[in-house]
Amino acid sequence: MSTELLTRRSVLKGGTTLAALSVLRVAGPEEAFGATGDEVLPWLDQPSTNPIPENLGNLLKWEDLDSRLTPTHNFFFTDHYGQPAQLDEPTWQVGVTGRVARPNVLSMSDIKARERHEVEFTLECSGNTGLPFFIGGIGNARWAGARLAPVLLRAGILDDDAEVIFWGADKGAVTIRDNSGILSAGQTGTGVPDADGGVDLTITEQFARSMSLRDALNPDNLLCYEMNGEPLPREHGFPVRLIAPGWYGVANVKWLTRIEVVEQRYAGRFMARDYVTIREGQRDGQTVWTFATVGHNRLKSAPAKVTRNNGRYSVMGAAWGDLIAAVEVRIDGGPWRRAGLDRSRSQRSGRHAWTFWNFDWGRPIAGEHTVTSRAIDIEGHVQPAPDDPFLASKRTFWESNGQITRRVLIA
Ligand SMILES: Nc1nc2c(c(=O)[nH]1)N[C@H]1C(S)=C(S)[C@@H](COP(=O)(O)O)O[C@H]1N2
Ligand SMILES: [Mo]
Repeated sequence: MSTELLTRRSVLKGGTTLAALSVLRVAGPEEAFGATGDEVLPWLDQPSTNPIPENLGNLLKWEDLDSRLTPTHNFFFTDHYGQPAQLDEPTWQVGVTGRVARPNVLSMSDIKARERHEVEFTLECSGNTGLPFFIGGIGNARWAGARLAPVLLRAGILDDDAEVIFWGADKGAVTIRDNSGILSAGQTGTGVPDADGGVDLTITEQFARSMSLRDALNPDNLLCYEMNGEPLPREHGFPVRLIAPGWYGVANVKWLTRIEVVEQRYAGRFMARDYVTIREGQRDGQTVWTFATVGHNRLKSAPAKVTRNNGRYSVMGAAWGDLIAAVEVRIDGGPWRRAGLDRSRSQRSGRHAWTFWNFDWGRPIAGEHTVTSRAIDIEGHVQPAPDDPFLASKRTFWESNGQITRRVLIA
């Protein structure tokens, strides 16, 4: 059992946390999300068309959220190079290569012969910025597969401080501006030096992400071939993908073909060029820029829907990204008030899964209102407001976990 779980248990046992006080007495997870007779009010602020060029589908419509597990056919998907044309389970291979004593190749039957593990994990795209256009890049599923760590250990890692690259089968042409100037004259490649001596180098790049060996050995990581009890669908990475609970979507490499152990940091497109959080800050009176590859999930929540039942109104929502201690709701920018958390389901499989919450709004006066939520983790960290300096200093839209405000009309 992880330390986090132990801490959480003892904290709850003490009964001193707000989490313990705000537990909703509900029979099942779905009940926190509405009773029969509930009428869902539409949000006034519907997301506009997403200008992001990537292929995106099945985005979550928050008002429709009514089950803890997102049905597979409704689970958002995205890809950056299109789906690989050849996805054939009988011939599929996952190589384990690089700085290992015993490089090897796993077939799907090798992977499926290993002990099967499940993890419930809320997968969110790090580009799920918020309104106006991207709020539905999230879903929660029960993922199943073989644990990654024993596969790595069995191969015999040769460096303790190695990096592990996860390669997808999908690839595409990318153009990289190479300003190495003088080098470009003799450079072989498809590019031609321009007036500045730079070269637009076009290559075929495979989708890949890496993490430290330490992170890769996390026992929660899966070579995943099942989603909600069904074979992984093509769009979600059939026949096998990495599931790295606690990481943003991009780390969960689909159509996995190779696991490579290397000595150096990997600086491919999705580590070092795209999916990089760039911040502008001040240090000793100087402007400094920082660059960080998209990493672990961040504490976040969202109001899902407002419902009416017998003239009383409720706000329901979800919180995720960390171990949730409390959720607070504010109406029309007023005081923060505590929501009830749905703890009805054991957290056994839930430490990486979203927590549902419910706020009793009573009988608000007619008119337009705003509804904002914020999550608080078990260490007391509070989900930041969008104008929090940490978020406001961000110059790229990745990892935007700011509080979400929605608008609703009470008739
Ligand atoms: N091979 C591969 N894996 C990938 C991607 C991709 O384009 N190719 N996209 C990543 C991103 S950015 C996200 S958000 C998640 C989405 O997972 P899903 O499509 O199963 O929801 O897959 C990740 N894994
Ligand atoms: Mo993503």
